[in-house]
Amino acid sequence: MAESGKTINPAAEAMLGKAAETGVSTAFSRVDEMKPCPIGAQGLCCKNCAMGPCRLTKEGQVGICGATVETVAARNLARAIAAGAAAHSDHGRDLCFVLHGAATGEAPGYQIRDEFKLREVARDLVIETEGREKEEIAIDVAEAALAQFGKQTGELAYLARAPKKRQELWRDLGIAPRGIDREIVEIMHRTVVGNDQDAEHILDQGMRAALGDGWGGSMLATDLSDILFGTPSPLVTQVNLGVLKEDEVNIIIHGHEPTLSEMIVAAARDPEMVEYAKTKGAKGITLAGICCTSNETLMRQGVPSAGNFLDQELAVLTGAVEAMVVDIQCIFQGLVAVAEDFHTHVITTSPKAKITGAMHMEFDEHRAPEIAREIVKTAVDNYPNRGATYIPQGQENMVPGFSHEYIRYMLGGYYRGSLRPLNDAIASGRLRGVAGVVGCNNPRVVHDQAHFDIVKEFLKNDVLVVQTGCGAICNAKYGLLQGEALKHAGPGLREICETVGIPPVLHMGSCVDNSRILTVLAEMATEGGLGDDISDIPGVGLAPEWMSEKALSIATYFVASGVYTLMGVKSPVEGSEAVTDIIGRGWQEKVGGKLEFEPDMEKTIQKSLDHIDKKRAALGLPEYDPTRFGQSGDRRFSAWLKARAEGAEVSPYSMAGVSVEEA
Ligand code: XCC
Repeated sequence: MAESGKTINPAAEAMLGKAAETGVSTAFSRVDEMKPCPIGAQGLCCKNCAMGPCRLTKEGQVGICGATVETVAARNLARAIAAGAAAHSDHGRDLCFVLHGAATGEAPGYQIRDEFKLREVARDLVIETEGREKEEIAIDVAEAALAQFGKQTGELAYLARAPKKRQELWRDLGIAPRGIDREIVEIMHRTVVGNDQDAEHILDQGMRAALGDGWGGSMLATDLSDILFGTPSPLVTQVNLGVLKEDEVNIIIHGHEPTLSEMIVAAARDPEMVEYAKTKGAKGITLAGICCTSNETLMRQGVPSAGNFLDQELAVLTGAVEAMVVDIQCIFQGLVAVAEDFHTHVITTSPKAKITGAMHMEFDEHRAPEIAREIVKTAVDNYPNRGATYIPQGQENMVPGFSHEYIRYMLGGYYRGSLRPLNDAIASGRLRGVAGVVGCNNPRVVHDQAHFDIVKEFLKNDVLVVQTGCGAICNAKYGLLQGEALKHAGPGLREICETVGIPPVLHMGSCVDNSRILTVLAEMATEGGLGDDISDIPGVGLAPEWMSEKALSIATYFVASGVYTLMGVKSPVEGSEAVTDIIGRGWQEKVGGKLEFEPDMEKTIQKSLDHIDKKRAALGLPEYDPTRFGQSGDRRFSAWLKARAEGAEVSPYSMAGVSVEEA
């Protein structure tokens, strides 16, 4: 770790040095000045009415209305889940409008890029496809998708994608979401003063709203993005602050929705615009992403990534960014203050998110290409105003774009796409299990460290890792999202990755794309060989550096889908033993998954591996044995090539005992 002790990213460290030198404040420095409120941190501040805020400090104490510690903690957690589910789902809703506009021609510039996926989604939303034009189908899909938000009764259509057993469990428990919006609104209602006051009951509704996010709003966001912009497949691109260019106009796209960013990509690549940039003295235009906008554009367009959540202010600090174009979510208000010291324009674009002091160029899908061009031109016009720059060296290659469709294809081919080889690899013990490591950065812990250390340890232990969000961008920076990362993999994992031709860490997209992980888990459970429900699979979910309410919604829908989920940093319900027990032991009994907050990395790793081994044992699978596999694959062949090059007369078959270190 670098000097400051705040990040493991050398590029970020260099920028922190510059921030200290110039006295610019960033989240990294503000976190030292801002002690967390000790009552809020425990989940025990109740400000749901004007009799308070009631600051509960210990078990047994009650608020003015009589609310107990557990009620207050449960209400606070449920509201956070509602906020997270609302954010993801509202993002999904916007994509419905764009798809509708693309199909009717009212949103010029957008098209239906993946007709195959459109037809698949239509089937799941029970829409007739036979003999119909793709535009006709898309209009119906967009309308049916929108109706999922406002549905009042019954259940969400995509729940049918879950294993049968899981669907029945949700119905039995009364937590199958009826409509995406309804469940969120109901949390707000239930947590109003004097309403639902049974902690367990409040948190059941938390699961219901979160399921509406994972199997509803987020899943629709993923599907409709794929239909509009293409279903991702692997490609090579670069990551880290070093992707910014000294002699080009640099535009950063930051936030979440692909709707605007895809248009900006097109505008920035337009030869006319590149020529225009040259008239301003630049050699060209470089686009780079941050946060989930980055995930969306790197996996579909190969747009390089400047970094994750905590890199955003540091990017502006390079002095080399002409415009930071943002839409929704995870955008620091502090960006405007950092930009004041430079020529950078912070440009807000969403009617839902303005920042005081930023330039606002409102996005409207009805004139998207035109607005995107105006934005890019504004950035280009700003290039001559650039002062001194400092771009830290260093970027890494990464291979993003493992949609669940691509994973099925790569394992089974075009005609026999299947997850069977994955299940078989787990059953045989070549893979010990699977882990989804997702979520944010949080300046309360060392930037990127937990993501990196935990994932490296999983690889060593033959656990195949999938990543989304800022966690994916994190490990891309340290080279784990490319073939070269196999040097960190245990022998069995390495064998599988070499056979299939994949890196040991698969990038599955943005945070709404955690729904892709749900789809993979559901398919693994129905494929056979690993039980018949998601909770049977030897796998875990982690968000070791989480900070957003969205992460709480994600964690909750993973748990409600049967996944043991460990979050780092700290517990937002620390102050209530009862609530800690409800979301841990209680949910474990109810839905087969549990939510645990574990700030200690070593313990997180151990708990994850123990859980995977326990699930293996429950399925009657052979105990994980790291010495059993790894004698096939390229390693032995490479050792033979090396020996032969050194003049030894050996047969490749005699190299069977070559150890990992030797090869
Ligand atoms: Fe935001 Fe999605 Fe978290 Fe990153 S990981 S800090 S939520 S951008 Ni979703």
